[in-house]
Amino acid sequence: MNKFTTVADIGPLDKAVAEALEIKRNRYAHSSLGRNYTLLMIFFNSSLRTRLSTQKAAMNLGMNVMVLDVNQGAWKLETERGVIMDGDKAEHLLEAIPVMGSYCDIIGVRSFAGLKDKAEDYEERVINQFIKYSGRPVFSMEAATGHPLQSFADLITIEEHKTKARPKVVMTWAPHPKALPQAVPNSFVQWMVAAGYEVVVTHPEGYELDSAFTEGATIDYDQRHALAGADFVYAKNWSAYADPHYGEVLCKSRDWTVDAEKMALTNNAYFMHCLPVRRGMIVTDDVIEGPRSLVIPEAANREISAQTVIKRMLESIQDNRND
Ligand code: AN0
Ligand code: CP
Repeated sequence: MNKFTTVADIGPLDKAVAEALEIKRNRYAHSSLGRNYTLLMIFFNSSLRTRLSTQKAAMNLGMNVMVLDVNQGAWKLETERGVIMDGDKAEHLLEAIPVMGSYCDIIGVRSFAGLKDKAEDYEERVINQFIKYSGRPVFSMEAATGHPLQSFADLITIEEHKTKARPKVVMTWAPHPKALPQAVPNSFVQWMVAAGYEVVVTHPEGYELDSAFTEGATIDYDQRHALAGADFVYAKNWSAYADPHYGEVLCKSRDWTVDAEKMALTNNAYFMHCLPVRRGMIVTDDVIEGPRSLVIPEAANREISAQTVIKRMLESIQDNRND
């Protein structure tokens, strides 16, 4: 595997989940695979889970790990080509990327959507430049339009907890005070449809996602109707995708908050969220603390999804060297 930015990169999902569960049973089985290999994790944005779980995953494989927070201590990076660099940015991504590639074997990149220029975000300009110019396998740690390590962990979690072959998985929009990217919901829907589940997306009008990601899912503007019979409820906020409101917050109504009364409409559903979550906005305390909340096991599975992806990248590097 030379890149991991979307569900297509991982191949058949049943195989990927089986491999992940095998890793979970013995996460130190391949502790020599990464010996003398270095992972470089590059963060353009904040993180708790991705930072720790991915580092742990690489350490389980025996790798060395370096972490760079671009906005804390590195030179400010220009990302546009053809710019006269007379402002505050001291270095261009086009030099920085191959330099960073020269110090490591695999690169993870976190680079959120700017939510100002839809074309720039949806062309994935930042992570695609890493893929093109680093000379290294690159994986997304949440890029502009997707968060595949999160969705892979979500899939593992659902496979561990489902009690029927094809559960009903409902992703509901929920309110948040700030504009958030569409990356997590885009990926989640795409992965859940690819897994063959019954997928329903519910959100207020104006929050339609890019149809390239929601193909195969049912859209329902009535949250209560959507939640009826759900086996899994996945809450998430995102900002508007549709023009002319790209990146805007159109609704902050707490009528959309997931609470016990709404969970009572479901088939005793599990509650999921990628975290970090704002209590009282996205979900009430009793639901997130309740016995059907999966938020902690879901976060724990981030170590497993990352380890599966990094293991496959190490195996590809070693296969190529042995050719
Ligand atoms: C980010 C987002 O919604 O994309 C990261 C989630 C994993 N969330 C926030 O910025 C709060
Ligand atoms: N879920 C997730 O990616 O969390 P962080 O932003 O803390 O990494």
